[in-house]
Amino acid sequence: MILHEKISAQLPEWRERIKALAKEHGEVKVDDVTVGQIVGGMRDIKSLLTDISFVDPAHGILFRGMTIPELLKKLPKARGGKMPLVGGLYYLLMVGEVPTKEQAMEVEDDWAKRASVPDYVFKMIKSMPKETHPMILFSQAVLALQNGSVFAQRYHSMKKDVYWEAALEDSLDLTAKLPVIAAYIYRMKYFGETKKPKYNLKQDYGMNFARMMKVSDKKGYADLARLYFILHSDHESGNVSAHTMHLVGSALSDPYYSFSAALNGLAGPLHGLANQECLGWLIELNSGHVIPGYGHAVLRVPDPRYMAQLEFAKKRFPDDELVRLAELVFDVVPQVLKEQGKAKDPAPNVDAISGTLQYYYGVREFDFYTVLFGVGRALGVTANYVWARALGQPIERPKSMTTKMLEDAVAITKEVQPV
Ligand code: NMX
Ligand code: MLT
Repeated sequence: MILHEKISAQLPEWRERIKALAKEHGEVKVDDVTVGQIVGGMRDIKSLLTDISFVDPAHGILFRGMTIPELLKKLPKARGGKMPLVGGLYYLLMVGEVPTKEQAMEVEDDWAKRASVPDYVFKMIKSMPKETHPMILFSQAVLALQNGSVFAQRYHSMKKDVYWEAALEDSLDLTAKLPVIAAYIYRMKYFGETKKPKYNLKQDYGMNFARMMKVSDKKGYADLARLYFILHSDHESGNVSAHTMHLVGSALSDPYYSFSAALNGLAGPLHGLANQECLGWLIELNSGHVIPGYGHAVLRVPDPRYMAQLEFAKKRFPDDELVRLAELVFDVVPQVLKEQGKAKDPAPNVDAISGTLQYYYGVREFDFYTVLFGVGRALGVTANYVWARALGQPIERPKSMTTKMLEDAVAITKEVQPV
């Protein structure tokens, strides 16, 4: 498989670089940790290693060093669409190079061969109570697929330096099946349909998803699906879903266990669920607790993923009432948050607009939106999982302190530097 060959060719050099850093420069300090950071959710402590993506507070996400506009321009486009092939993005995340159309299609073709989902998974989803949240169904389905984990099957017989190969197998199998499962949950939960969706070998990831969702404007929605999955794929390693995937994976739990856990974090209202909350808020214009879709732990500018989706909407349906309302809110909310004086980032994040676009295409079941985020996020976190195993990253185990220890540390500093 092309991803396997490409990663394999790069690995010796990457391993050397990491080894040299740890061996020759292990004592070099890159950050200090303050009491405020320990008390305040470890915000901004530099302690994770990834080369897949980086969030620049002033410019937003860089996927393998590329901005969103660059990426949308350079990645090969889907046939009959204006947006890139999702397979091309996965290639970029995994390999770090912009693929040719043929290379992107190799990933797409590989996904198509792996997309079939065992019957028992559908049966399990169907047997759950009607009111079950779609994120629970989605996370359970991912766990149920663990039965087929190549990583788990090979674990006792494979050597450490080939863990990544099994991780890649699982990542490809998992990401191939997610659109089928997500579309099944959608059609079953909201339309009572229980026929299994079929992945068409001749269509790309985005078009397959649009067709299986049975959205009426299939072509337009396929482009939105491509854009959506690409934009939501990764946001460096410290956000809750990516960090959960990394942490659980560091115990050598396979990608199914790890991604199911990641989805459970994504389902929190301060993380991915904000996209469900945000459209509800926008429609009712009812200010509740936090204003969903606004603020960010790292960014200090409007999220470029927000801007890319707004641009998509303005090009295709500029007169849509909700798009105009979302824009109006963009004019008003940052000012409100600034006046309130608490939020460090008063600008919109990715969730402030994503539901609005889904709504336009008729996907109006808000509680389904985080499932869509989950399909996209799988691409980034599995790429990270593969590389974490390839580079032999160890089990993660930061050190805790007690409140008394922090108070003692503060007292010692005060003695040294009297105020
Ligand atoms: N509305 C009201 N208050 C806010 C908002 C907001 N949108 N954003 C931050 N604040 C408050 C925050 O609750 C905190 O208050 P307190 O001191 O009383 O606890 C204060 O401002 C300082 O928070 P920050 O340091 O600016 O933000 P933090 O890094 O802690 O949290 C978020 C980041 C994203 C959790 C926060 O901005 C938020 O709750 N936003 C709304 C939910 C949301 O849109 N989440 C999705 C993020 C993107 N994603 O997909 O994951
Ligand atoms: C994400 O995409 O995970 C969110 O923007 C949250 C984050 O990066 O902190």
